[in-house]
Amino acid sequence: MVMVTPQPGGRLDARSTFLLRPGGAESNVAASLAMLGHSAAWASAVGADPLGDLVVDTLRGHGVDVSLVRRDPRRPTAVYFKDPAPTGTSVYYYRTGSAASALSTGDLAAWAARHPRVTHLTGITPALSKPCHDLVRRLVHDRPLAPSLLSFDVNHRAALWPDGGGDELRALARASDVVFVGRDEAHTLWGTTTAESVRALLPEPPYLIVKDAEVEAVAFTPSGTYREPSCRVEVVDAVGAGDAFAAGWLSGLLDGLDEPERLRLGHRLAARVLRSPSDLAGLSPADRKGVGSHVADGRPR
Ligand code: KDG
Repeated sequence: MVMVTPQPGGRLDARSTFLLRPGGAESNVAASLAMLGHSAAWASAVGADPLGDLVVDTLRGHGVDVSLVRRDPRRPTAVYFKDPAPTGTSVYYYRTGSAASALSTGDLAAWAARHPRVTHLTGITPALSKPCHDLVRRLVHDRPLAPSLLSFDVNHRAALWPDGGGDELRALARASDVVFVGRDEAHTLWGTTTAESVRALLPEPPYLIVKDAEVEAVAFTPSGTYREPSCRVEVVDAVGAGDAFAAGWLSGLLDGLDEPERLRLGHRLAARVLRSPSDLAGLSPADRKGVGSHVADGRPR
């Protein structure tokens, strides 16, 4: 999508001037991983319009491989607006009928040919349209990209799930290999109150990471349960922090960091986004180093 943000300090009103940047959970994760120096491709669709150029050119500038982005001559690039109120940021979507909402299982063959080590999806895509829902179901349940590890960020967006979405998001999470979910969103979706109760509801994923905002993140993994406290930060805008956390954790996984270090890297990248009005922090390969026992060749000590 294109994200439209009022200039810092402004609201979404007639006095604002606006900034256009790419926005969207999956492209944020791809951009962070690419800036960290990983090889990351973003598979999606945008319109054959100037906003589509803006998205593709900016992501390419961050180092993302955009060769799997389909340009759709019949549908526009999706747009969303942010309204940063003092009580929290609201978002307004203009994505019905967008190019991305027409993604479908027909797109899969091109993606499978890339053999990614990790495929990252979110619970936003299945809420966009029936073809998108079918696409995500196929990716998660039939695994056409196997042996790619399947990472799924629940990312519940209430505005996109008129009937709640709890059952479907749970089914997708249960069938994934890595699941990220906020403790609050799990409470909204499933009525759980603690990380342990989320685990009881989602016992299948080998890696389940439950994020409790400013408190901690808890990882349930094959080698045990790990908890790491969140970084203490002055929050400017929380949008995008979950994507940065996922990128940090996945970067740690790809680099072979141990479990606590993956969580710490997730927290550090999330803190960078929390402190800024942007959905994305400027990162470099140096940001994936210097965490505890990380060594240059990527193997944990
Ligand atoms: O996680 C950040 C996303 O919420 C934001 O980039 C917009 O993808 C988005 C969405 O649909 O909410």
